[in-house]
Parts: sequence; C-alpha cells; structure tokens
Amino acid sequence: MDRIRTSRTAWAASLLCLGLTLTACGGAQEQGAAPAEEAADSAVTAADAFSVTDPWIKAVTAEEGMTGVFGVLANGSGEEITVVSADYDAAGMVELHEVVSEGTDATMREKEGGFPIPAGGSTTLEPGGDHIMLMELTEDLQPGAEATVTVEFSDGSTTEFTAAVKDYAGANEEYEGGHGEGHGDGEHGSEGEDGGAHGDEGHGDH
Ligand SMILES: [Cu+2]
Repeated sequence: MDRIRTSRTAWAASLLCLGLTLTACGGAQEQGAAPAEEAADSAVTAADAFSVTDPWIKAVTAEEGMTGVFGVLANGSGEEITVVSADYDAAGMVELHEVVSEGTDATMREKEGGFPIPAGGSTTLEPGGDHIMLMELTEDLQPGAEATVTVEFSDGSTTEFTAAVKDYAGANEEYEGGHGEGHGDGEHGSEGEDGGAHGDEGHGDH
C-alpha cells in the first residue's frame, strides 16, 4: 500500500510539472512583482521575470533635449530575456544606446538587438555604458522628480518602472529636494537668551 501511494504521488507530481514551464519546475524564484497565482497557469513573460534596481535619470531641461536612464536590470527567470525598446511620455523619441570608444572618442549609438539580460542575472545601465536614451524631451526633468519609463521585451510583454531624476554632476547621493529646509539650525544656540521676549511679540498677528 505504502509503495503504491508513494508512486502515485510521484506520478501526480510529474504530471503537475508537465503543465508548468521548466522555470517553474526548477523552483526559480520570481523576483518581479508578478502575480504569483497566474504564473503557474500561463507561460511566464519576460516582463514578469524583470525587475530593476535603483533606476535613475540624469536631470536635464527640455531645452537640452536628451538624457539617459540608468539602473540595474535583473532577470529572475531561467531563460534570457531581452529589452528591445522603451518609451517615455514626455520624449518624442526613445532609443536603447550603447557607448562605443574609438581611440580617445566615446560616442553613443543605438544598440542593435537591445539589452539582453542573462538567465538569473542582470545587466547594468550606467553613464559611459548602455543606457535608455530619452530624446526630443517636451518637459524638464528636474532633480527630485520621478519619471515612469516603459520597457518592452522581445516576447512582446511590457512593464514600467519609476526612475528618480538626479543631478548627475552633483554625484551619487545628492538629493536637492529638501532645499530651504533646515537652514535655521545655526540659530538654535541663541534661542535660550531671548526666547521669552519672542513669545509675547508674535501673538497679535494670528
Ligand atoms: Cu545615448
């Protein structure tokens, strides 16, 4: 009895596996924000397997016209996925670029075949390397703002992510969003001396 039950369970398990993709059977963990229940029923799309870490855009004005989107693109599936195009609402044109060095000159151009992301791995978009190029901008991208970028994969699936706009010349961790706050700190030391007088002066105005 025990033996029969065991083999029957194994048989049922293998049947179950047939209905799933190889990736799912291999136990690979999905890193993206895919709805987990759906993944078992239909084939996992590239968009489901995709995730991005620390996406950011170099701040520029609409007058400057073009800028790059950077970040670490990851693939949580067991098969290579490829970003073939991207889109941004306030850009007339968006391309996938690579930077090519010829002698001392570094020029950028459209990357043929897009950005492949290896199975279970990642590819990095960074200044001086691969990047999503936003061109013909119709709006400023100011430091502290956020922008939603859409990417499309070779299987036709799409997903979007929100990138933080940063002043690149100001280097990595520069957040200018809170400018103007906290400037009064230097005067704290004198508060104790005339604090009592201040309280009475201001009341009538409110
Ligand atoms: Cu470019």
